[in-house]
Amino acid sequence: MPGLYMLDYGAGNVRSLVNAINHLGYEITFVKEPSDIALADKLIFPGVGDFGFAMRALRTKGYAEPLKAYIASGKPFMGICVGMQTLFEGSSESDEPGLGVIPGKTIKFDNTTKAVPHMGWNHMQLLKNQPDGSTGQAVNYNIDEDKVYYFVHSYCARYSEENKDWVLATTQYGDEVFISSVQKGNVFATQFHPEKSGYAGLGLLKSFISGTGLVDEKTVISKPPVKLEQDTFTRRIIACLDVRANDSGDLVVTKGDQYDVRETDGGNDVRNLGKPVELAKRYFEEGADEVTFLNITSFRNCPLGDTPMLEVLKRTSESVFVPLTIGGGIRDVTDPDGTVHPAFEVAGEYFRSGADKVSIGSDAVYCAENFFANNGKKDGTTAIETIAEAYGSQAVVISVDPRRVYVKDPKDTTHNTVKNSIPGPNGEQYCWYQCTVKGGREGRDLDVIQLVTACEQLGAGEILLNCMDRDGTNSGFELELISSVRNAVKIPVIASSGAGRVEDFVEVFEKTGVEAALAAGIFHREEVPLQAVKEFVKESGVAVRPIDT
Ligand code: 1PR
Repeated sequence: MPGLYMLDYGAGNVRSLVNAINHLGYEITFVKEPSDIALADKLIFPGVGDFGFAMRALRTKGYAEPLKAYIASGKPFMGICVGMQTLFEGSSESDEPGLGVIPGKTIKFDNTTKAVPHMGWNHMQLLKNQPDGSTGQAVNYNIDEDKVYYFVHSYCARYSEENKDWVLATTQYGDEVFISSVQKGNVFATQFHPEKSGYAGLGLLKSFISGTGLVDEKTVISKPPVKLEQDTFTRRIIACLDVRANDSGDLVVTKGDQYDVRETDGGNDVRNLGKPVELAKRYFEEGADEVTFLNITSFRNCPLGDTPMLEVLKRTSESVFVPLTIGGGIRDVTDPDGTVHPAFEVAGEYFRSGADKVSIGSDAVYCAENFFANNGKKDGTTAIETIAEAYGSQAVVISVDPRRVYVKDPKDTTHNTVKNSIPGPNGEQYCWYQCTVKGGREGRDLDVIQLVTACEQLGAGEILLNCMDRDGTNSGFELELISSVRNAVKIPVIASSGAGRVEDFVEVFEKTGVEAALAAGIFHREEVPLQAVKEFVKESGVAVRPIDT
């Protein structure tokens, strides 16, 4: 497809979009200066993060007016996520005006009854149709109401009398119905990420690139959206790959028992359960809704640019079209030559290599400790704040590595306690969950509720909640811990550690209300296939993404 251009203002992961387009057999050229926009025959404008940041970047780089002129010229345009939001007049997120192509402003989701960001896979209600057919592009660009697509955003645009002729599809999250796709003539845009929406998303991209990109409006019939009794949001099943260099220096996927990754057969080798890129691809094909890599080796003496996990991400994102998270080592780092890289620069390397989110472990504990030492004041310098500011909260996950500390009576500690179903060694019925750093090797005087609430205030977008006592035990999730965290924050929570049977997933969704559940060992050892988890969860009445091919 000659003349296919991408406008990138430097936010987040555009590598995945390029990879998706290449995977479909097309090449795309980056807009390098404002005058390039007029050269495009078809233009894709992706965006993540903050509305104000995106609009300021468009204006300061001189792209805003040429972009408006391009859209007005009638040539095909596709916006993605913030690339769709900028078409509106503005956003309650920022005072910066939008492009003003579509009437209305984006507003924040209400988080009183649901987690915000809206992060995960959801359905679409198509409002436009072409019953008598058309010689141009099909109005729905291959969007399929039976499939689900990947969303990650805190702000949304609402259907109204003023913009109704623009609305191609709406989606319901909780009791809020919002615009998930717009279309009119040469303009098409999605709030979700097609490049992260598996084969369903690839089909949509293909439709835009290979079709005319021009819908004959005279053939289009519209209807208003219908609010449903229950929303159509699905719970995510995530495959996690703990990656480290083994004793021969090769990168392997490993899995410990309560964080100990050495074989117990006397050899004491690092357990080797496969190669990271191959395993990630397998899980994508089997229906994983996300893939998380946790780098559990610190590659000392390695300059940031040579970190082996960057290559793992680059290769994975060539064939895995669901969100990728990377954790381990997200902090300020110093190269062997003394060059210092602040955490947001480290995160930026990973985003440019194909990661959608970074997960912060030890450094988040130190950020929270400083936050409390500062009497709950933010200073704008922490890894969480700087990464969230540059790439958006949705890109910042906090990986928590807590362990139980038993007490006879909640009064015996100042920490937040829960009544635990597994009594302590001396019959204690209560415990608090102590945060650890350095892969669980060092406990701190901070409990998990203190950590997650501080991180939420600092701007984190999601919690990945492990439990050292459950990790690798196949004994089920730590429900008391998970419920207490789910109730303490408004951002999405991923339950992790201990999955052993398909029933464990249903239990954690039903009893704690988490948005996602993660497992490692059972998938790596092929004890419980991902498909079996999905089928069982679905049969139990919890909505999950159907496996798409
Ligand atoms: O501190 O920011 O460098 O991050 C280090 C990251 O590496 C943290 O996210 C930490 O959880 C992880 N990590 C460090 N050491 C280990 C280890 O195992 N020795 N892995 C480790 C933690 C926990 C989960 C696991 C689930 C599910 N692994 O990743 O996948 O518990 O397992 P299961 O389903 O088999 O029970 P930083």
